[in-house]
Amino acid sequence: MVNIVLFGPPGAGKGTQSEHIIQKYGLKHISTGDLFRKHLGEGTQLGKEARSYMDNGKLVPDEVVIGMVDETINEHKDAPGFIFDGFPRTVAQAEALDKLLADHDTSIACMIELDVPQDELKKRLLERGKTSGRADDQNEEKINVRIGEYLTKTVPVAKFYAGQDKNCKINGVGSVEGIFGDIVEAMDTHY
Ligand code: B4P
Repeated sequence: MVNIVLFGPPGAGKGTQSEHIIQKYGLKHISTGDLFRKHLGEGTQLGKEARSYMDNGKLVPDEVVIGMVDETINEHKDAPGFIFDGFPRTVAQAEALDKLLADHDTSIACMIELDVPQDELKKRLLERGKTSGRADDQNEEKINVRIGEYLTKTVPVAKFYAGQDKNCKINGVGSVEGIFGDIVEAMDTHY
């Protein structure tokens, strides 16, 4: 099993690049943002709990996120590996993920970090907001809250993986294909 964490600020292109990675490597995609949006759409209890946080650009509480990921991993025990997109977003989530994977006799092979400057992130998210219908993409104030959450709670996760010598930073500005080429180069050193 090869498990990858795709890491970066909101709008860095994690979802965009995940689609290419899944196609090439056949990994099971676990995007916590997509899973929450599915629950929101279906009106589940979990979706109701997550809505107020997401709509305001805040992180959903760790215990809710970790429980959901645990369930998803257990549903796909036979996958050749996982790509975690937008998870972990806190050090507590990263520690929990290590434990969940150890229970399945596996671990994270590498963390790929997409590096994108703040001005570019805001531009991308406001652009996506025109068509996505996502409440968290639709005004600059909410986007600033998301970037603030990233800087205070998520950036320490990069240090967590650096401590395990598993981090790999990639320039996330440029063509989608060019960035994907750099990701493939990084991933192939772990295959
Ligand atoms: P997510 O759904 O994970 O989304 P994201 O960070 O907004 O976007 P992503 O980086 O995937 O960007 P994308 O490829 O779409 O999170 C949403 C919310 O869910 C969070 O704010 C939080 O509330 C909650 N949540 C999720 N996971 C959580 C967790 N673990 N803990 C707590 N809460 C959690 O790209 C963005 C745009 O850029 C697109 O329009 C795309 O077309 C464009 N783009 C992509 N690559 C480009 C490139 N190279 N050049 C130009 N544009 C590009």
